[in-house]
Amino acid sequence: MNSSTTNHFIELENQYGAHNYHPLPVVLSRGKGVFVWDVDGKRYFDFLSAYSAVNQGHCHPKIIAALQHQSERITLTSRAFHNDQLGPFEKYITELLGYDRVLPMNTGVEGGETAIKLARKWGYQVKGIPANQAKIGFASGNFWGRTIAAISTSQDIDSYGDFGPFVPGFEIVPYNDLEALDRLLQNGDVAAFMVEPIQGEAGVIVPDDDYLKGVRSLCNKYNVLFIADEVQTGLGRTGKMLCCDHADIKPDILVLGKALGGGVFPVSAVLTSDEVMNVLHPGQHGSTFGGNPMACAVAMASLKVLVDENLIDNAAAMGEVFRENLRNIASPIISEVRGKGLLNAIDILPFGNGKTAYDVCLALKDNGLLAKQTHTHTIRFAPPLTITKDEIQKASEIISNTIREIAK
Ligand code: IF1
Repeated sequence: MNSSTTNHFIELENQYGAHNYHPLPVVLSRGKGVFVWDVDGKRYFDFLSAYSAVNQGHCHPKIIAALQHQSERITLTSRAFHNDQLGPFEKYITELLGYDRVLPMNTGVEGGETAIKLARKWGYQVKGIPANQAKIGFASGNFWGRTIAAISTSQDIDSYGDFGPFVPGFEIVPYNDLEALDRLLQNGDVAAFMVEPIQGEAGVIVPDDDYLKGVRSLCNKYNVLFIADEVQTGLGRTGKMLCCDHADIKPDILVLGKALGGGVFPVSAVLTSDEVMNVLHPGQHGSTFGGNPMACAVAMASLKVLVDENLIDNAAAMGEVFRENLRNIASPIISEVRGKGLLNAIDILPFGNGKTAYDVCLALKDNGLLAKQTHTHTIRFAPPLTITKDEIQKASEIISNTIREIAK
């Protein structure tokens, strides 16, 4: 039963806002570290982290300090002029991640769009694909945002339904299927293959251990750019700086977003080589806020927190503990536990007259833990990477008790 305060805020959204989401019935007003509080002062573990955009924990003091400090100097110049934050950020992130150049944008989907534009232009000017014939490959089950291009590659009717016509030149192959990818890349008009190293929205789908190495090898063989969408899996989420690091491979184009902004500011970035980035010339791409001094200051702080506080190794270690705890629940309604680092999920079998993962999330909320189902039967668990072992154990106990209680 919601409090009147909670209902007040929900009603405002119902009356004045677009109904493009179906949130859990909880109204949050404060966040700190792995915890958030609702308007009635109830505390919850945040096991969604805004879909991996809060890897550093809510309101991290060093990131807030960077935000406050920059907000009192200058926040937005546009790229019509230089500013004193962009160059230092570009140097830091390209050296940290081992790329020649970076193009800063704002949202993750803008990063994906930027990567596709770079790949198409490289395809025409370097690979020699005939004008307007470039193809980009994607894996079925992909999710990379909500723009017309992004939904043009979707197989989820909620994402693409009644939004046509769609962007041409996109080819879909099954995820985790190297033979299908090999067949696609034999087409000389393919400029790039864009793929998530672990598919997030599809339900934390972890490919075979040799998949990413196979993608790398096939892209080399057919002179195709390998674009890794690490908007959700990057920046420590899977227990490595980049999820691709688990396979010890380097994509040609890397797309980052979400936690690059430390949970306080939208920042995305596309990193690649001189050969690819230098197909772009002044006036051919950009955005009003891309590379703004506020975003650069926050992103520098966000990256430094990940490195200085060893959050990446913590994600690896706490992920092992968490998956072990999930497996030990041994409930008849949990059909699978999977994930890497602190990107994990469980599949829930239908139970108790048609109840689904959403019902489990409602019960988890009542017991003090916020998580979100993806599709009908999967619950994704993605806490901030700052989580301690004690917090993991307490959260695991909430999940275990809730599952046992609801499955009775
Ligand atoms: C929503 C999903 C997650 C992403 C990957 C690019 C983007 C996303 C791998 C685009 C964004 C967000 C979008 C948000 C909910 C969330 C989501 F459920 F929609 F699919 F995380 F899984 N690549 N994912 O996951 O980044 O433009 O949003 O900054 O649209 O509902 P963005």
